Amino acid sequence: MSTAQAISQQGRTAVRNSYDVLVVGAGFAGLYMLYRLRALGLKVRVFEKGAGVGGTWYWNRYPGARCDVESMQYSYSFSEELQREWDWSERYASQPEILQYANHVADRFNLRPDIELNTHIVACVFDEEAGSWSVTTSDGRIVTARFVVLATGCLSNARVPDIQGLHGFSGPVYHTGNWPHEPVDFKGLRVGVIGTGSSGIQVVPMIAERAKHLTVFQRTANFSIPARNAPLTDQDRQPFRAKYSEVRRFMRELSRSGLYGEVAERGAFEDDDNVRRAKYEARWAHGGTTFLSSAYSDLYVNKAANDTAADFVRKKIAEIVKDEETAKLLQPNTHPIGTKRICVDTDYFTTFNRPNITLVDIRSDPIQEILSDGLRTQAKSFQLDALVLATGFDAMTGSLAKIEIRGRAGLTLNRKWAEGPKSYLGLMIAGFPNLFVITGPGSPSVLSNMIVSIEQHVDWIADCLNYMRERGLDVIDADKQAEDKWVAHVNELANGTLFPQADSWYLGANVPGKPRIFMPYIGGVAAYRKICNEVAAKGYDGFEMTAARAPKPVAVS
Ligand code: N01
Repeated sequence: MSTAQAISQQGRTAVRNSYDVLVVGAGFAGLYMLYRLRALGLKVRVFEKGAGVGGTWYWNRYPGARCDVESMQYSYSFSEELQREWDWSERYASQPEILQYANHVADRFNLRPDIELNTHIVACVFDEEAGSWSVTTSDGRIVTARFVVLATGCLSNARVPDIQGLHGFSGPVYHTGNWPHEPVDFKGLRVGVIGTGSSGIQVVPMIAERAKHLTVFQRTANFSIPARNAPLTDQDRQPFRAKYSEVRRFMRELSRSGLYGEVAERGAFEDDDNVRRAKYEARWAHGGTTFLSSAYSDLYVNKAANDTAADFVRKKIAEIVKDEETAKLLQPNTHPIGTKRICVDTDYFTTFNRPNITLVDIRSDPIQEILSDGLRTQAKSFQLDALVLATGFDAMTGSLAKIEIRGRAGLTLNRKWAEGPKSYLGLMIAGFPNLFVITGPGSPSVLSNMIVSIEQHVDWIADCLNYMRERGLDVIDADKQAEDKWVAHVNELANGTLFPQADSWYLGANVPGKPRIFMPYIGGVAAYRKICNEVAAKGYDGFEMTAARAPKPVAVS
């Protein structure tokens, strides 16, 4: 049955289930949302497309997948017991360990009974009379809910590029964002990897160790910092745990990125060349994203300052990679450092010193077509047995666009966002009442430690629903003027930085035809949290809350 048929039948079909809140997605956002709403005594249902919980970490199971935020910080803070009892085994947790953690959380807080797996949402239609949502599931059911929370993730819609001949390739084709559950062994194979973002940079060293030959097709060289991953011992964990309340407070209330550490207060040229180089050296030796985020205050706004960090990394690449031509190709020069998400790697650049790897510059020699047994660029053909697409995601809006979301007067979200996403605080969209988005466009989201931003949104939404319940209010909508003002503010901040200079997925530049708008809020998590708290303290300033016109639908089962 098509979505439209399912919806038109709604008048005739008894609504079998009605919820206070329906949550879409059982990743880190959906799990914590369920936990908070259930504690409020609300009737909640979570629908998850995957066969398991964990979201991003359920799908991105390619070899080498690992978080670039340190594990002691990439973890929930809402439960003191949870943060005391879970022992991360490495400085940066691997995908299997993060997935294990998500499953542990689901079990520990008995969340599974309210989660339906293997079910995705195809449509959400707002009923203005009832002040509630009719939601159609992939198996044709219709459920109603007063509120819908979209916890669909920002990097959950894997993008397969439209390359001629791809479907005719005779070997296996894998996408890093939708990796098979069974082990994939590249032993003895000639493998091609297309894409050199965070996923490509993580997967390349792993495949090179197994493959007979690996060919990496690079369109844009990327900046990457060594992770310096290492096992974590009790001696590492305990002192950190002892100051957890201070750490968490810093991450939420003082940092821009949701990371614990220094806040850069000096500009790059306030230090002389030697001091600056020494600072970069120390950060390079320490490893991780703080190389950039805490070095100097002006790296994202002053191109000359940014160049000092970019030049440092380019020199490091030249020192590591032995073949001069390959080193030159691997040195990024199309964008300021950090304006595409900076990568964190283990042995990425050294991997190009192996005898079984070739780097192909597809910027100067673009891919023409995929052949049944390989790939052809303008100048050359390559024989391949397997192909890995590390080609990224339709980020931030892609998963929402796949759902037919109809708000007031039948307006679809895709129509409303045709020229780019518009929201108030990244939390709600004017004309789409009772619909919340977690870490959506217009919020710090992907520019931050995602768990910090997820917890902040979930807490804000839960508090908002509680506020409404206490006052007998059923419907909340963002005010159009407040939304316009917020969108202008988000754009103004982004335009004051170097970010718009890169063709990045932050701007939707990786998806042909997607409007070029800088999607996340760049003002930082601390400033953003303050704004959200002030809005709530002023009785949800910029939102309109009312009672529903008709009584809530009653469940028949
Ligand atoms: O995707 P990407 P990703 N022909 O979009 C290339 C998070 N993440 O999956 O730059 C040829 O960054 C594309 O080239 P170009 C993290 O936030 C985190 O790697 O468009 N090439 C690019 O090289 C990250 O930023 C972690 O010129 C094509 C690559 O494919 C985000 O996810 C790990 C192409 C895509 O890079 C996305 O990362 C992994 C085409 N038609 C991911 N289309 C960690 O925590 C695309 N490309 C460590």
